[in-house]
Amino acid sequence: MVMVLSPLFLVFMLGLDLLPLALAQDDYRYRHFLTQHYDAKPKGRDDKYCDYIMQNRGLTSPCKDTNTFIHGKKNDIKAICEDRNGEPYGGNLRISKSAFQVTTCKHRGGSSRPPCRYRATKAYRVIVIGCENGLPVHFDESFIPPSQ
Ligand code: U3P
Repeated sequence: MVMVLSPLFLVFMLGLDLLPLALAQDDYRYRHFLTQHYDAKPKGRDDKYCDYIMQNRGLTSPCKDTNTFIHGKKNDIKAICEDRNGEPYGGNLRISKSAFQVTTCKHRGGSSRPPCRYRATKAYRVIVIGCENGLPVHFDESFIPPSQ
């Protein structure tokens, strides 16, 4: 049987092929966000914690200057990308409705080559993130929660 493959049909098939790739890409950026910025059950939240987790999450070659870890439930962070726990903030960012326990690790200075030494700051903050396709992909900043 001779199949006549119209160009439209070929484009459709190519689209189907690329779809899983595009979906995997979304997931990849979200997983990267979690690696960089999520720690469900932190131990200590002190300078030693920062020294350890910054290296453990691959943020020390070179030493990243500032990095925030969000604690608590993953679903509450994901929900910032929806109305459930977030609202638009500026151009294309979103601010959380609820506050989170966060630990910000700040490089103490000097050489940016390992070993990297950090100063930890614990806080309870609303957070500003970037979302892509309904998933968090970028941590922007955090604020003291507005008083109710
Ligand atoms: N950053 C934090 N917490 C802050 C401020 C900045 O983690 O409070 P990225 O890899 O570009 O997403 O702004 C520069 C970098 O510092 C950003 O990292 C941001 O996540 C991080």
